[in-house]
Amino acid sequence: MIGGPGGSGGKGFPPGSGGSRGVVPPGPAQRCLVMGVVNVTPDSFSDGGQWYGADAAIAHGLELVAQGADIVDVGGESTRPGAQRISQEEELRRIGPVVTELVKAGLPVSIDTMRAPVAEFALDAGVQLVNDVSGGLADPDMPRLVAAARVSYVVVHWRGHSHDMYSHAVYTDVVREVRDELSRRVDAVIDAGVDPGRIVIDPGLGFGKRPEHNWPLLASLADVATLAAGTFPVLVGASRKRFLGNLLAGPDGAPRPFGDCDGATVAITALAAAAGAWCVRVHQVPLNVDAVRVAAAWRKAEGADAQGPPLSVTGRS
Ligand code: PMM
Repeated sequence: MIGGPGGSGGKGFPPGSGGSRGVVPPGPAQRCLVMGVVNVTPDSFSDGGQWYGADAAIAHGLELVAQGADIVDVGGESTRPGAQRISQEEELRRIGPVVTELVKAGLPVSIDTMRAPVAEFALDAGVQLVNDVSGGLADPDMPRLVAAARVSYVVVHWRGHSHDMYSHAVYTDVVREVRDELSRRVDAVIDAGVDPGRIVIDPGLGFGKRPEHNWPLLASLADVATLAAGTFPVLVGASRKRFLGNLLAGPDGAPRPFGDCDGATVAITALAAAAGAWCVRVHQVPLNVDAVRVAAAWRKAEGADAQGPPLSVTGRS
């Protein structure tokens, strides 16, 4: 399996560890978690504008959990290729009521942000996990904030902001380079005080990566998970990404529209979960929940790691 309780660095998230809040609803079996996406943005690549208003975003978050999501990931800043940054005030304006209401409703919520002040607002509201697509590079205050809050931290591989991300998409050996760079980020956030047991890593599919870079990373999740500081749980964010549209291009070469890529997303979910991924971040929840359940049965039949990926996202201790 990838990371989880057996890993030396990612020792997993035993349900209820730390006491207070944060245990994801128990499932029927140990399995890969499903994180449902709530993009409160007008311009995200995959669902931009659909859940832009606070009311629509809140209703969508509630719906995703009703459909089986283990956690909802709320983000206010689009990271699609070419996207320009928005101000911190605008990001807070977008995510504020959504995070507040979803936490109040008792949902397990994560905040998708690269800004420490935005994460701080969300942590004060009660989110259980900080999902930082820059792995702590965009805002150097982030790792210390997460360390102090004692919540889970998703450290994503990233080489720069979206406006020119493809200028960084140069690799000789993408798996080795991503692993080495993630290793340095993980060391840095541990140095800043983050508990290694609360770190989740993410290869950052599409972030400064072209299709030919994403596929080897997906095929090597176990290698990606094994860093100098230990083996960590892995989150995979492939849902509706452009490389899937490219793969499924029609005879004329036109990429498949993102909304018609959910079948490919489900296939990746099944494969990643069968390989031992800890969590998948997806826009469409029900079929991905089915896929992680299939993968759990598959792993069980294989006799893979009786414990499986951890079921919970830790709260504070
Ligand atoms: N991708 C997006 C946004 N947040 N977070 C993590 N951890 N991993 C990802 O791959 C990731 C992310 C961009 O996707 P979207 O704008 O289509 O939701």
